[in-house]
Amino acid sequence: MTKTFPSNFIFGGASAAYQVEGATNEDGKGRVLWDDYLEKQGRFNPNPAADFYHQYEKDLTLAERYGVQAIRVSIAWSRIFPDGDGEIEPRGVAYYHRMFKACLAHHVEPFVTLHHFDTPEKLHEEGDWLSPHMVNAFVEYAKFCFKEFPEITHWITINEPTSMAVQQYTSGTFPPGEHGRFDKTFQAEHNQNVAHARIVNAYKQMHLDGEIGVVHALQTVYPYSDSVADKHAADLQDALENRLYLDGTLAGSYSAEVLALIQEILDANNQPMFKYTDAEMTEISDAAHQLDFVGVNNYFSKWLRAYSGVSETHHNGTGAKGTSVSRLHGVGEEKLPEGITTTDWDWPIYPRGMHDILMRIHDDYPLVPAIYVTENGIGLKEELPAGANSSTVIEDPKRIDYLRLYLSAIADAINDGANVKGYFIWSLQDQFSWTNGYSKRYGLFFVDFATQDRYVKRSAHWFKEVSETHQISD
Ligand code: BGP
Repeated sequence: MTKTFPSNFIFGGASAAYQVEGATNEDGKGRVLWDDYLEKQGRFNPNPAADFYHQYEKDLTLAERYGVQAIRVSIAWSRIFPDGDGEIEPRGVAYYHRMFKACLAHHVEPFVTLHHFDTPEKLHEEGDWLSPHMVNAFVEYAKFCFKEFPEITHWITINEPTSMAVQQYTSGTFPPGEHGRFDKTFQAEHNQNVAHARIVNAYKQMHLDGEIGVVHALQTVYPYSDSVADKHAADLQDALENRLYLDGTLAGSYSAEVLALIQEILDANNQPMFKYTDAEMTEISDAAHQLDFVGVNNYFSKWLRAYSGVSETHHNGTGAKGTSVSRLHGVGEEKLPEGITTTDWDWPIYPRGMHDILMRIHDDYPLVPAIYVTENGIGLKEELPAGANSSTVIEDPKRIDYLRLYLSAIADAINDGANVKGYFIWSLQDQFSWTNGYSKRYGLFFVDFATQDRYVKRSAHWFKEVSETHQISD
């Protein structure tokens, strides 16, 4: 069956500064939370990544050629303010002007994220999102960017606040690597809601000619069975990962239900409730009423069942299928129902979850004017075929299958009334992955990280056709 997207629907590709730029020691860039953490871990290095700092022209040329109409890029905060605030580094500012100009010259519209997991090191050491100084410095940096880069008309405040907070303080896969600290997780979530709100409100006060939104990682959570206990576990997981953000950024207030679920998780773990003030809630409400769009990053869904044991997690960061574990005391255990396939990194492939999360925003958060799918794609183990040359096309049928299923689910959601205005594949080109290094490739374009040559994948040809026709056949 053929499904058609609206004629103004945008097909884009996504990236993040730390995952593509490389050049982390160049032109006065300040250190970020990952530098020390990755050095100590010794598994992989953020250099060269895709060397986008020097190679952006290559990637933008390919993007234009293969129907990619927009690109998600992030500004590395520490290229502009090496310490997070204070001195400005003009070479960093100049780089972003050059790169944005190249995007526009290639007719690839930049959607620019202000914070994509890369807190400057000094602010991280002060407590990252738990520190009020971090929130203030972030707002000042954002205002600087709004004035400095009038060529940008689509801004994103924070990428995936949930991934940041949960992985920093609950599952321990992001620096500082703490486990089971739900109190810190919720406080960091709330503080990010406040930072986001202040920036949206400042942007609107500046009367600039553009749009501003936020990007959430939204893994749809389902109960493992129909039992009351499993349904409740799903609600708890949803409160932990999704709902505090959805309520805060899209409704402008925390529902009594989400606060009760959070209190329950904290009580079970003997940890104190997060702090929030009336003044902050007013800022949060003002921002929700002025937000232009929400970005949805959805790759997979989760199934939860009741669990009362101690917290235990294992992150599959190598592609060793079947090794992931997530059992959280006071929340629940992730357990995959029979019949759902997964990637080598244990991410369940479930396009229905994409449809359901888009419809949830449409149904439960009526203030939201527009939705973009700002990340979706599949990580695969891919290799350059022997003897490859510049005309080699790398076959990636699994990616095409995955994209077709998820785009089909998005088309269904549009048909059911969700105002989805665009889709950004993760990722435009192969990139560095925070917890997987270089072995998990997502790109439309294969990057030989040693030579920085690019090779086109079959999925890029498929994507071009979809972008040009605005149609898919499933
Ligand atoms: C999202 C992040 C991206 C990217 C992607 C893939 O959560 O916003 O930065 O990393 O997930 O994740 P991974 O690299 O872990 O496979």
